[in-house]
Amino acid sequence: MRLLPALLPPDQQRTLLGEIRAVLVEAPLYGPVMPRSGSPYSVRMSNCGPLGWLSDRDGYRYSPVHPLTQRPWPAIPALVLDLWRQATGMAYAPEACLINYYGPEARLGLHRDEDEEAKEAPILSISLGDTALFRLGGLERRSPTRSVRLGSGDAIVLEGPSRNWFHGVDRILPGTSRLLDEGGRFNLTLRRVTKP
Ligand code: MD3
Ligand code: FE
Repeated sequence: MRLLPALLPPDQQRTLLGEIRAVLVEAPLYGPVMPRSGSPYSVRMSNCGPLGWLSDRDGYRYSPVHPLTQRPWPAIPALVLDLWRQATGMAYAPEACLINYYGPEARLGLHRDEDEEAKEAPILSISLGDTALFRLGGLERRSPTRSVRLGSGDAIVLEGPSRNWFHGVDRILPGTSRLLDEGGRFNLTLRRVTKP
């Protein structure tokens, strides 16, 4: 795991936020539900890139289209692809950019990212807006965990064994950033899905 604090200076955060807002006009945030139970997530989601991560009653999967509009996801902004190259050093591009939006009450339970074929490819996460109290564990659910603060413009690269560690978001610290007029936090999670 490599934490890249303040990878994005404030002007780049504003530029990136504008790119995300443009993506969300074409591919609106929606409220996903959990497999089987159909319970809603507190996080709202959308995607850009050739593949988008979805959760619905039938399970978790990657889809080339938005679940409500049925249109292809918008392209990943060039700035985001530059950040992937800069932060991961990988010659191949990510295929999925999951956009998570957390309001002040949103959380994400402890889980592992295991819906990708490319289990050796790194994952890059970029945070914008209010600080998140992020929880990072180990290879097993019972492994010890630590708390990490992810602020606006911070990035984290999950590579090697850390790619498969348990993680989640305990809570958002409201009022810690003025980047979003509406408050809350956007997180971009960039993943390679198919084997490169
Ligand atoms: C550690 N998102 O979408 S990003 C997810 O802040 C997800 O929205 C969180 O977990 C968020 O699946 C965390 C940081 C992150 C992403 C993937 C990881 C941390 C990770 C994979 C392995 C270990
Ligand atoms: Fe995750």
